[in-house]
Amino acid sequence: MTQTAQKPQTGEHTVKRYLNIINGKMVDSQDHYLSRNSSKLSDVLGEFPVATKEQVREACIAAKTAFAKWSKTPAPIRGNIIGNIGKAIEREKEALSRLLSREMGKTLKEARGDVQEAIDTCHFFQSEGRRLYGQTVPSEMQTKDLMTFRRPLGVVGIITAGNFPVAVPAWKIIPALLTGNTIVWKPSEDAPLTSYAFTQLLIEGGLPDGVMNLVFGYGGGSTGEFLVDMMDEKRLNKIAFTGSSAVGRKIGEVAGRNLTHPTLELGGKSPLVVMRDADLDNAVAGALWAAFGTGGQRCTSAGNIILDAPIYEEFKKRYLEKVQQIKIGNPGEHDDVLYGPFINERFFKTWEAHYDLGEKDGATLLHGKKRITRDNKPEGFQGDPEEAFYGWPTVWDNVTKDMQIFQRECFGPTINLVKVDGIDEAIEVANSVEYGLSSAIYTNNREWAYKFRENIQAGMTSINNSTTGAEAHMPFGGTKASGNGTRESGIWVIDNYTYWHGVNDDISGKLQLAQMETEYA
Ligand code: UN1
Repeated sequence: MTQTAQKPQTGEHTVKRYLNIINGKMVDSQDHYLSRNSSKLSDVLGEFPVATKEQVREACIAAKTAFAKWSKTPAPIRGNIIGNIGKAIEREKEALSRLLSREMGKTLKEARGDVQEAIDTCHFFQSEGRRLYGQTVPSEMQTKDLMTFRRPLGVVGIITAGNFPVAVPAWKIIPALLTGNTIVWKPSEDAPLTSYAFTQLLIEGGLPDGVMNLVFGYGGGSTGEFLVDMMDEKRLNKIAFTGSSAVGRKIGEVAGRNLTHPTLELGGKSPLVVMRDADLDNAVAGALWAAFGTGGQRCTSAGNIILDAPIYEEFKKRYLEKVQQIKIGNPGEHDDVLYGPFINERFFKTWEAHYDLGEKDGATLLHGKKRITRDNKPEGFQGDPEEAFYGWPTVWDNVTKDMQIFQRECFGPTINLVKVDGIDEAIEVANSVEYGLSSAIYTNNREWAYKFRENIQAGMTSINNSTTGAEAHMPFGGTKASGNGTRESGIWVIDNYTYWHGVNDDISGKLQLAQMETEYA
């Protein structure tokens, strides 16, 4: 009972067992694991199979077979199906959000946002089915037509994380389907029931058997690894992954030797800069949300707050006041909490180790006391600390860029305050982490804002807003260790799930050669 997912214990076999979905059929596996309510670990949500390598292979074969027909289904018709999926998710929005909040522990408001992002993605791509444009291009010759067509890649393997169990998979699944690919999805072991419910809605939208396959897995990524192995068996044409930079690198290596181009959305340690002229109330609110919203368990959560020296003390004072008022608790029972529990014990332990790192680094602890317990809880805490892993909101002061806590990513409620002098140093310090996902600056000085957005090494930048909260039609992704330059969301993502096919159609009836002198020259 110490983690969200674990092997079933005797006496717990009465819980409902959910199955893999391969070629439209429910398929069980030998081994199983449990999913639990993150805010109440004794509440078991379901039992899930651990798909074997053979089952992952079967799923890839089914997807390959289904690709023949699905890729030839006209794109506007595929778009209609995406529209139906959007409607099905919309109808079930409340139930799915409640389930999501229960399984992974985010607040209901945020869970609704997670689901809404998937609905928005369906709305966006539905009409792309009618706009999957190619080009007609002039030829060097009169009697020749040049054209370009987008072609689907084939079978796409998808591996996702548990912190955004609906929105992030939708960012991959929806455009991949729209462009004519078929899918094998290995969802996070942290949110299998939410993933199962979401897959049911995808299928209900009208996907033929084998187009969308779901394989569950647990335990150090065995099933996920099997899926990656399928690239070496030439059964996958692409893999799309959201997770750690370490795993992303490994996937990138396998993809590279198979000459496929993966989508890799990886870690982050996003900077939030506050300049001396900023509206401090706005900056404090943004920095509070960026650090502690979702319990700091977003890949876009702020990692370092970089403060211009003249407002350092004043910001710190106001920030601390707000941190002391943060409401924490069971988000299923209380809708006024800012954040709930850790997704599971694994996330909690990583956060705890990060805390120890702060002590080792010699940073000053401004606020925080590790795990929330019955005898050690913040005022107004509204949860059962024996039934979940909750963390105190943690603020480290006097952090410098050479410290480990400045450099290392951490999912959890923790933030660092760093002092700099002026915009140039702010940018230099902000760029000194290996990651480059999101970033933010608070200033009313147009020159500083401009300098920041031109020089910050990040895939996303907010000016006078938080690091989190990207919209569903903007390109999402990072640079440096945060990814390989692929993007999710918006029109750009289509390039990641299609290749360009150039066609020349010569109607002259004779051999005509480009780059040679012709009678028209
Ligand atoms: C993630 O944390 O993996 O921009 C995705 C945001 C959300 C998506 C976050 N729209 O914070």
